[in-house]
Amino acid sequence: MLIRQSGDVPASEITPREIYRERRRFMQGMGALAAGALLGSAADAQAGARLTGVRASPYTLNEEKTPYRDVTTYNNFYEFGTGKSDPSENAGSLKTRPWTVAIEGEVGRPGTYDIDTLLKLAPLEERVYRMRCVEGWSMVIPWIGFPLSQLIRRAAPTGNARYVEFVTLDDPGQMPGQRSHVLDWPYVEGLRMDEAMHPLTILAVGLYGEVLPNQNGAPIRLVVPWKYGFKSAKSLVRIRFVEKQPLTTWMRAAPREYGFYSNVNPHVDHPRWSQAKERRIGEFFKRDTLMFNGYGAQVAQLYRGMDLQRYF
Ligand SMILES: Nc1nc2c(c(=O)[nH]1)N[C@H]1C(S)=C(S)[C@@H](COP(=O)(O)O)O[C@H]1N2
Ligand SMILES: [Mo]
Repeated sequence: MLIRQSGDVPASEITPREIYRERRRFMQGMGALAAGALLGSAADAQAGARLTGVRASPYTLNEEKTPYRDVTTYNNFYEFGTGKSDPSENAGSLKTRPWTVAIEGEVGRPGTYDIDTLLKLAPLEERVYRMRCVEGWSMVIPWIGFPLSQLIRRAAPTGNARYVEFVTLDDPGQMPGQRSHVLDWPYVEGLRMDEAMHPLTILAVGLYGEVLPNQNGAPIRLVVPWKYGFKSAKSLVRIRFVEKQPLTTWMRAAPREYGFYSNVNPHVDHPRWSQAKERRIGEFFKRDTLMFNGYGAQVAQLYRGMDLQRYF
């Protein structure tokens, strides 16, 4: 199917045939769920369970992967504390079943998806992506997920949908870090619609062939590899289509330091430190940070004509 830009297809123009096809795919998904073809059962969908039927993706890097241990013990997930080892130590309290994701706002087909339905929505792919934290470290992570565009097309955004807002679970009972006020909860991120529709933008449900560990944002998180890591919001419960640019958590916390776009850019320093270099976790010497984290050939055209010093 063609990737359609948002707004091109108002809900009123969806043909009965398309609806039929969607419904058929949905039923097939339900059948697979019942038969346990992909994930076995909800009990199997715990961190560490193998994901099967994952296909390779052309959007993948041929670069040495960061070891599993580092990917899963050196994390930022302030809902579980601000230390790098806090998420792996504390995220056991997060309950990832049952789990729903609400699709809301400027869409022809809003709705609430059960996570196990979402997992059947599109074929799962492995995407090895370079990830760069605004703090100056980077990793190479083999994510498993599917393009966000697949979910967006299904939601049939209206012509008013110019941005997408992503919201993390808000539950201090399961997320002890939310009892502290380091950030405003829930964690909110946002993308412009064309960024959200870009084929590199995925919803990840696994890594290293396995169901996503809680500390990495189980059961479903955003991954946007050309932007600083904080754009890739974890443990999503809500995806909202809006007309106005969302006020993200980090912009609210420190607007001079964190802009809406947050594209990896070695030429625009953070007010308190340089962004020219980075430390790849596991390596000793620093590397040069690449424009758009090395994905410029794929994404630079999204920002043509924009002053990236201003829209940082
Ligand atoms: N909900 C939520 N999402 C979040 C964060 C967070 O604190 N809360 N931290 C962000 C930051 S700063 C980074 S670098 C990445 C880290 O992802 P990883 O731990 O899977 O490598 O998650 C991002 N997503
Ligand atoms: Mo980060």
